[in-house]
Amino acid sequence: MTELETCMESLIKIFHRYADEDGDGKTLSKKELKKLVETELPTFLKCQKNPKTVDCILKDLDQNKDDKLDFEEFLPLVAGLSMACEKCYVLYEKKGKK
Ligand SMILES: [Ca+2]
Ligand SMILES: [Ca+2]
Repeated sequence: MTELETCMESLIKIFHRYADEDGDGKTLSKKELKKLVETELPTFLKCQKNPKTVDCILKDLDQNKDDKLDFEEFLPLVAGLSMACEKCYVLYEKKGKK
């Protein structure tokens, strides 16, 4: 597998690792989402001063308003964070070249 394929597989695996906890592996409940963010995105969480971050994420991403995130609803979180990280990466690269 290529590097990107491995990344996609990891993403799917991580989603299911947390989503499967309450027996409903198709969706992340708020509790599961909280655990995922706390465990897998500690750097992101540290930057967020708001203690209600997980509630905000859930509200923002939950398209069908069932208070759970399916994989499709979860992806924009990863995409959004990746975009933010990429901006930092570009800035860092520029600095490094000077
Ligand atoms: Ca679940
Ligand atoms: Ca939903």
